[in-house]
Amino acid sequence: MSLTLAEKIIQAHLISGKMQIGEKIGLRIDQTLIQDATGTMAWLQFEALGVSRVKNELAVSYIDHNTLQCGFENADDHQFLQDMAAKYGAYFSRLGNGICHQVHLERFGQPGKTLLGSDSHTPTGGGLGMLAMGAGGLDVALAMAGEPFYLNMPKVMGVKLTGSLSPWVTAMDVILALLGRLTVKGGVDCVMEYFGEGVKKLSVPHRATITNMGAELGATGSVFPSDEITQEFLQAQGRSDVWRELSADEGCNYSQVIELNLSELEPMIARPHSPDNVCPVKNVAGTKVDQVLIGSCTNSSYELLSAVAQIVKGRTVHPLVSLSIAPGSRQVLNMLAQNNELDHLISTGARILESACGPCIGMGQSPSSAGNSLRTFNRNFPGRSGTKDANVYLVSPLVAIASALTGMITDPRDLGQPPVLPKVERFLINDNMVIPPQHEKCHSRSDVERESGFNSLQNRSPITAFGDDVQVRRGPNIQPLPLGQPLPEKLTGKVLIKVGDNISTDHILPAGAEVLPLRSNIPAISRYVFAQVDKEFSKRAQKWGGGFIVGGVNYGQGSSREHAALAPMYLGIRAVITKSFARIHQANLVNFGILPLCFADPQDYDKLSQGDDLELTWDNGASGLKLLVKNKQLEIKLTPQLSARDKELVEAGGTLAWVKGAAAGLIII
Ligand code: MIC
Ligand code: SF4
Repeated sequence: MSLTLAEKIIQAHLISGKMQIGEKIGLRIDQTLIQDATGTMAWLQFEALGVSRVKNELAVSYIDHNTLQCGFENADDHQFLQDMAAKYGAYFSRLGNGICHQVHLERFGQPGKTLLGSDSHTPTGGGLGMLAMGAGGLDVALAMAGEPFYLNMPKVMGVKLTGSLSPWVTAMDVILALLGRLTVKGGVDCVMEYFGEGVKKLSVPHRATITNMGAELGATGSVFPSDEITQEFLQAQGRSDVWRELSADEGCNYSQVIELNLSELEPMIARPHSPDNVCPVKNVAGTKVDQVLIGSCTNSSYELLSAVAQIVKGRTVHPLVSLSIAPGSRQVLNMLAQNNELDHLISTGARILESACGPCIGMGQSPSSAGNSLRTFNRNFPGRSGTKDANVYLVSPLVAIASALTGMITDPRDLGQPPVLPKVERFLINDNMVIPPQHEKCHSRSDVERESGFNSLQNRSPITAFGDDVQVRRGPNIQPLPLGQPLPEKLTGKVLIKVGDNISTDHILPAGAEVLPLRSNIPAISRYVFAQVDKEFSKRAQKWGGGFIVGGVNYGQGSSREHAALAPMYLGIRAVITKSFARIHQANLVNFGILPLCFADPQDYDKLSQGDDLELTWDNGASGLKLLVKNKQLEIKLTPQLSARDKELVEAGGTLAWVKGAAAGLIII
C-alpha cells in the first residue's frame, strides 16, 4: 500500500493501535526536548515516575524561555534543570546557546525520527523530515521514561508546492498565506505534509519556518521530505551521517490536497490579534510602526538575519521605531559576528538581544500603550506581548526590516534591489554550550553521539558529577508537584467563567516576565489563571470551591503549557465544557484529571452562563452524559472527549496518579 511520509514514520514507530484516522495510537519516541518554562514540571514529573535514567534515544533539556533574572526564581530553576539533566542523563543546552527549536534543528534533529517536545513549536523539526510533535511536560516525561506517546491517528493533509519564491518573499509568507486560507483551526487533527516541485526551492531553514507555524494551524505536526537539500544542510552542520532519503510513496492518499504556487505569493502580514488574520502587506502599507522585533524560533536563522544585515548596511533605523534583533541561536550570532554582519545590525541602531525567546514570550520589550509592533514571531494573541492594548502584527524579517527603516508598514519590494539569501557551505560548529550526559550507565555516550550526529567531543564543558552523585539544587521556587484526586461519581459546582471561541493558553494562563518565573510553583502561578480575561477568576474559584469552565470552539489553542491545566486542577476545576478543544490542551486536561467535555449540540453553549449551578453524574463516562443546570431546571447532553485509556486516567485523578496506582507499572518499551 502506498503511504504518505507521515504514515511511514508512524508505521515505523507504532507500538499500539491501528493506523486508522481517529484511532488512539501509541508511538515510540526517539528524541525528546524540554525547555525551561515547561521543563521544571517535566523533570519533577519524571522524578515522580521513579525511573532511574532517561531511556529514549536522545533527550535534550534547554534553557531559552525564562532568561530574565529579576529575582532568584529563574536562576534557581536553571540550576535545578542542569542538575536533573546531569542526574538522569540528558543533554543540557546552557542559557545563551539558543532557542530549543533552532538549536535542535541545527545540532540534533534527524530525518525519519520521532521527536516529542514540551513546547508547541516542536514541529519545527519537520523541516528535516522528522515527525516532531508538541505535548505537555508529563507526556514528554513519560517518553523520556521510555513510554509510548499516545495520540489520535491524524489525517495527513497534502500541501503541494509549485513554482518558486519571488525576491523579497520568504517562507513566512508561505505559512501566513496558508493560515489565511485554513485559519487557526484548519490543521486540527492533521499532519501537514509538503510535497511537489516547489519543495526543492526551499532551504531547510525556510522549511522549518513553515513547519514551526504549522502549530498555528492547530496541526499535530508538519513534515517535509528529506532530500538532497536536507543532506546539504546536515553536511554543512557536520552531520551528514544522519541523513537518509525520505519521501511519500507515489500514489499515496492524502485526506485532502491543497495547492500553493510559490511564484504567486507576495509579502503577507497577520494583523492583530490572531495569526490567521492575514492579508497582503500592501493592504496595510503606510500604517505607523512603533516597534520592530526580529527573532523567535520561527524566523531567526542565519540565512534570514544575513539578509537583514545586507538590507540595513549603511542605513539607520527610523527615529520613531525601536528595533531589536534576537538571533535564534549562538551559532547564528557567532556567524553574523564572524562575517561582519553583526556590525551592520549594530550600526543601523538595532538592539541586539540574547539568543533566546525573549519578547516572543513577553520577557521584556513590551510595546508602548496602544503601540504598533511588527514581529517576525508566530503568535499575536492579545496581551502576549505584555502590553494589553498593543497591536501586534506578524511578518517576515524582510517586511520587518523594511518597516523599521521607513517607520511604517512597508512592502519590502519597494526597497528595490533584493538581498541575496546565503547558501551556507559550512556552519560554525561549536557545541561547548551543550553539556552531554555523563551517566556512564546511560546509553554509552559514543552511541548517543553517533546516533544524533552530535559533535560533543569538540570543546566539551567539564561537569563533575552524574547519576546518584548529583546533588540536585532545589531553590525555594521549586515547590512539590500537586497530584489530582480520583473522579467522584457526582460533580457539582458553578460555572466559574464562560469564554468564547479560540481561547488560547495565553488567555488561560499568561506567560510574561511576571508569571513565567512561577512555573515550578503551582500554588503561586494558580493566582494568574485567566488573569488577562477576568482578574477575579482565581479568587472566585477558591471562594466557590472549584467548579466548571465553559468555552467555545478550539479551546486551549496555542502553547503546550500544561500549567493551563495543572493550575486549574489546583483551583478545583474538574471539568471543562466546550464546543471543541485543541489537541495538546485536551491531552493536558486528561493528564491532570480534568474532564474535557463537548456539547452534544453546540447551540447548548448559549444556555449556560457564569454562576449557573451544575450537577454532572459521571455514570462511567457514558457517551451521552447529562448535565443538570439546577438553577434553570435544564438538562444538557455532553460528550466526553476521552478514549478508553483517557477515561481510566481521568478516573484515577490524572496520569501521574494512575501511574502511581497502576499495579502493572510502566509499559517500558
Ligand atoms: C509559546 O510560544 O507560547 C511557548 C512559551 O513556547 C509555549 C511553551 C510554554 O508556555 O512554556 C509553547 O509554545 O508551547
Ligand atoms: Fe520561544 Fe516564542 Fe518559539 Fe515559544 S514561540 S519557543 S516563546 S521563540
